[in-house]
Amino acid sequence: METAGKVIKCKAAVAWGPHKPLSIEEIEVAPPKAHEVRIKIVATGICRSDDHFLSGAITEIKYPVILGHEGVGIVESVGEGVTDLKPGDKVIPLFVPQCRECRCCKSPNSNLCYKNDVGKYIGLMADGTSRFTCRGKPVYNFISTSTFTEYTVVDEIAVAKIDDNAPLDKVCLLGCGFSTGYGSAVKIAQVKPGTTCAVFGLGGVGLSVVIGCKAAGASRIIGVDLNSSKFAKAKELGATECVNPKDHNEPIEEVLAKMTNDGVDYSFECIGSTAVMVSALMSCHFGCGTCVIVGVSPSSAKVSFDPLLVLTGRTIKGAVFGGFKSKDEVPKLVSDLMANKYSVDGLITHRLPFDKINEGFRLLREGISIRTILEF
Ligand code: PAD
Ligand code: ZN
Repeated sequence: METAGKVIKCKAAVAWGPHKPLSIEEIEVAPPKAHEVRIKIVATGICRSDDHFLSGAITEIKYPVILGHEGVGIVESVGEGVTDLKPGDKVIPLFVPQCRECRCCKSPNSNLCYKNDVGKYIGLMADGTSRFTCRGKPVYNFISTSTFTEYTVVDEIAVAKIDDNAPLDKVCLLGCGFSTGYGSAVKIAQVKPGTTCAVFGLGGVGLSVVIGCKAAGASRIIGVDLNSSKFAKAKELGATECVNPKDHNEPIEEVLAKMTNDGVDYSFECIGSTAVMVSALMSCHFGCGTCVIVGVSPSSAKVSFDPLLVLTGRTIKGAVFGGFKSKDEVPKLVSDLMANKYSVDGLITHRLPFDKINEGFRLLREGISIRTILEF
């Protein structure tokens, strides 16, 4: 392409600090160095995890930064040594990379590649530098991806090539929300047919857990949310019942215990609230229940619970990105979507032009949207 090797000037939503709206700016995007890939982003979803940084709930991140991690795009150019990608390839950036060399990548039981930036928030390429500048200042990247920009640069271990015919206006959700929820059910909990599940939090992630539980053959899927306007959608996607804790005087774990003969087989926390994490643990059966933590909690949050809860036989576990090994498994998730093995249509409630990104965040904060897809 004629832009290869040159600095590209383009539009991006820059976060200059917490508690401020994103600012649409012209930025410069440097060409990819060795083992890096420059991508033209086509569509990107807005996830609650992006909002944790804007709202100041997670404080470790450095500014200015370009957020966004649920995107899809087309390779513009590749740096030296990149052998598995070429200009024109359709790709999904990966907020959990897969280097295939570290202990996690070599273990069948982990997907959290050592080269991930989740929780560290260093915000730089593998070589320790940034490819973005705005108004003469370097701009940090976000968990190996940065998709709130027309062009981004990622390390080759943080991008997966997908099918040439993939529907780009949908598959961006596979970059985070859908895969995280779906994998939490089918891969981390390994929900079995005929079982009972409770899903706390019916946003994009929780609803994807519902889709996963249904696909796995659960016979009861109980949605739990403080916002009853989420229930119709949850039922459409597979929830068999929904409960609003506000409608009950007893704690939600007691309500669920009564409904399910002493507790569910699997509970999922998809909110990021430490109080709900404990409720979710107490809601699963004392002898054979499994609780999966999916939500991301604010910086310095701590959970405390009676150890007897697990001593009696409960299991508590968690995972990022649904436990999927990203570079290997995202292309398969895309193929499965194209083969109609599942659908993400029900998760997409809004579409907006990229410039309306702050409106997209408002819809999420006010509980109106599930996923807004921004298109360039
Ligand atoms: P969302 O804000 O769209 O959904 C959260 C839902 O929880 C909303 O429907 C709320 O009404 C509901 N809710 C809030 N508080 C309570 C409560 N106390 N009891 C019951 N319901 C409540 O967010 P999302 O679905 O985009 O993300 C959910 C969480 O998952 C969030 O913490 C996000 O950061 C995390 C996440 N984790 C990963 C991962 O890899 N583990 C990936 C992506 C997102
Ligand atoms: Zn690795």
